[in-house]
Amino acid sequence: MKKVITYGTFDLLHYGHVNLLQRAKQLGDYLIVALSTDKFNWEQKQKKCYFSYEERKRLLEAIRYVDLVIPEENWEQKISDVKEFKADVFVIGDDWEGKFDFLKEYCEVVYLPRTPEISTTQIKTDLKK
Ligand code: C2G
Repeated sequence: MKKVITYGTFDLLHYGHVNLLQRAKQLGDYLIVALSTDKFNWEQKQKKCYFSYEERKRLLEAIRYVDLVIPEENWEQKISDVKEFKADVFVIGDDWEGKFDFLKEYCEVVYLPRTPEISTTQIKTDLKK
């Protein structure tokens, strides 16, 4: 079984996220999503989520492409995650191009094109209009 792992906040889940998850799943047979916790988001990513970790986890678990959701609590856990879950592929949007090449020692690293014109930030901005 070829296992794929990806990471993200996935707040205000939208079709850009789903496009990523769909393509990520196509790279293997089992997709693990490491979901940024509220604490990690706030302290390390300066992101204040609309939905809590539990709510974002519930939404991701409802997506047919997602097989397992685990917490992302820090920037440093990727190598141990890849080892622990025996991930064959790490995948993430190309806004992170090159940032995780250190994982190439442990698994395949794939950067996928982001879906243009949609983002959680854009949704929040548009809703204020
Ligand atoms: N994404 C995308 N297209 C968009 C928006 C997001 O392909 N229009 C992708 C991102 O590239 C990422 C995933 O969807 O792969 C989740 O996006 P975010 O929740 O914004 O994730 P991010 O905050 O970049 O967290 O340790 C890595 C970080 O946790 C990544």
